[in-house]
Amino acid sequence: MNTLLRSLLLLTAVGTASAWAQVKVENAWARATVQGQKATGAFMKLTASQATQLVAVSTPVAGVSEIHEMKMDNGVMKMRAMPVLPLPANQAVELQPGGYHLMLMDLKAPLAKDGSIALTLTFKDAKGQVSKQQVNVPVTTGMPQGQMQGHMQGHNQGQMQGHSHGPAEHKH
Ligand SMILES: [Cu+2]
Repeated sequence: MNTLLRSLLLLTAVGTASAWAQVKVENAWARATVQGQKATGAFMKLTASQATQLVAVSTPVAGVSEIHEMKMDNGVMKMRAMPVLPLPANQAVELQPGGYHLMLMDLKAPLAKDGSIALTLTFKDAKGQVSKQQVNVPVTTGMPQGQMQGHMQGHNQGQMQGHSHGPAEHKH
């Protein structure tokens, strides 16, 4: 069997498998890091065709990957890990600086600008059916449109090196 035919068959198989629990991933990007920086954020827009939940994320480039939420609490920006991120049917959920994000920690090497990383998203639908989706995420220094630059300066400037997940919430 030639390689082209094989990849076509593979594509068909993947398409079929994901048809029942499809989540559209758009505008994905991860923030580039500098030498010595141990954590960064990945962002994207997720739209599920039927109600589902993002339950896990993983990537070979990070030792630990978590779903995080950042929000104002008494005037202080706080970040916390979320066990699941609900994705209502046909409703876009934005993961962006200053809000939900995927936190990649214990990075094995710096994420170079203009590179890309492979992320595996694990979803669980209303029936408890689990599916995984692979996304290739470009690495950039900021949101592609240049919006909201500087919002996650902690991620950007390596201030998150001590990123801890104890009871004391880290703030930006
Ligand atoms: Cu975070």
